[in-house]
Amino acid sequence: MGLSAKEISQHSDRQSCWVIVRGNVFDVTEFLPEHPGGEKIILKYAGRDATAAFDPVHPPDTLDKYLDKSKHLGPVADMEAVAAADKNRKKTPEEEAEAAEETRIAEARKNMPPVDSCYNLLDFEAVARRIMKKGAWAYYSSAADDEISLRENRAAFQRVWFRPRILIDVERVDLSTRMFGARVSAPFYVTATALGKLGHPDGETCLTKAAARHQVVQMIPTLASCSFDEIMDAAEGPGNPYQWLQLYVNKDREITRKIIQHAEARGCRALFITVDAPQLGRREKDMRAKEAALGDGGSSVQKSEGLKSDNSQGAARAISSFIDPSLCWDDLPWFRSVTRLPIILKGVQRAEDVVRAAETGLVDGVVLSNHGGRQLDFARSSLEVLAETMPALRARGLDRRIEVYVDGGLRRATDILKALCLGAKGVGIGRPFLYAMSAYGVDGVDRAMSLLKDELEMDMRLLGARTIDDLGPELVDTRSLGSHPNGVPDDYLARDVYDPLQTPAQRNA
Ligand code: PPY
Repeated sequence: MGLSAKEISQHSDRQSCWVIVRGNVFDVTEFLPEHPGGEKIILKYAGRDATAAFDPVHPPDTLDKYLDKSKHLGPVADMEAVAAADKNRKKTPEEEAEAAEETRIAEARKNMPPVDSCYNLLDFEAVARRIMKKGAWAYYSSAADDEISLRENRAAFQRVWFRPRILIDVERVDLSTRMFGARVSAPFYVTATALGKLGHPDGETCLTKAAARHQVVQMIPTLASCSFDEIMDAAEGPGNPYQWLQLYVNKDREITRKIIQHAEARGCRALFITVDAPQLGRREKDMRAKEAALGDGGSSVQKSEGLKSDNSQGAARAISSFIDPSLCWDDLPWFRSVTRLPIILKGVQRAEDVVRAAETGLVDGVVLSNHGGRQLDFARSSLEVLAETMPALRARGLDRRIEVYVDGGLRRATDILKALCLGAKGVGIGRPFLYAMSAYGVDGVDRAMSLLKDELEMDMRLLGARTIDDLGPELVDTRSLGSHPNGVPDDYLARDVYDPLQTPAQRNA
């Protein structure tokens, strides 16, 4: 039995709004004003199948968790009729544009270069840009305000040069290292990035599988498209590497406690508390892309944490309303009391805060990060912060008390080696793996990791380092790092709108 396509289609407005997700019908009428992504996106699918739009941005357990059971109306009797009705429906201009985009993407994918034609991480980015949906690309690639920090994250690496050692026996080079006691095959990890299914239907599990093949760590994001358990399940098996958990701290600490303790019970090995996002930064490229898709300001992320949204702020920012902006140093003892996992603060941006974190005795590590340039524009690059941090820690004898990691802008093994020379224990890589996944799935991420490892091995040889422990500050020249001598990246928006001053004109001009 089940509900007929005809009956479902009659519940297609604000007064009575039913949607189909994976063959089941849900009454979301009362939920409309609660939806963190706004009601408009739901109403777009009122009375019909919302699965394709729902899936990338909601973990599979979302409806069970957040929609009362009485609103779960049961299965659809005739999905064929639903599909047929959808096909015959007159499309809105936005839907026409969407269909045109599907065609563009199908064509671009047909002509995509084989994965072996990608020789470095930026190659994946170039391919992904062509084959991704515009909205997905905008969400992944966007950054805060004028995207100065985004570009500075790359530029900073260009201000550090190597001072290689010669005549070292580098026949055998060992890339492996330890992160919070666990042996990993290379000094990089997959850092947390939200909404993997925007890039690939299998979402974050692509990253999980590639990380497992390579024996590197994956940090699981709070806002993954896959559920936490799906990701942990995908990690199971021989040679299972390690998962860490990235945590956005919920205003409701009970929710946070459950998330942490569940992660610990499932074998996650470290807890990374994000401390650079009490409010989400403005990512205007993302906002504009959603505006185009919905006809007005809509949501980039429709994920419920059970709280009302403020749609006037735009999408991703509205969803971030579950994040507790009152989180502060005084909360650290509570975290220490609910878990035995190593606790790491992710998003530290100045040496003083690293020292303070170490001095609490409650924190096992920090990630120096400006959130891929997506939060405070003009936050410095993690490399620059690292260069001021390690001497400050050493001066106080704290450098062995905590592990220091960095992320943001790393694309080459030379970038990784520069960070390690300056004292980082490891580096997080986010967008490049997302792009490799979006274009080529697990095989893309696998290749991206292989390329990085190949580069690392070669560069360590050329640098005269046999092991990760051989890397140190004596191998780099950082004299230019803090003074930004290659300039602040171009301010494109301002350049576009700037009306140059005029000098006096000739009267006959
Ligand atoms: C980011 O987009 O930078 C994130 O960290 C994920 C996110 C997305 C939407 C709300 C809060 C965080």
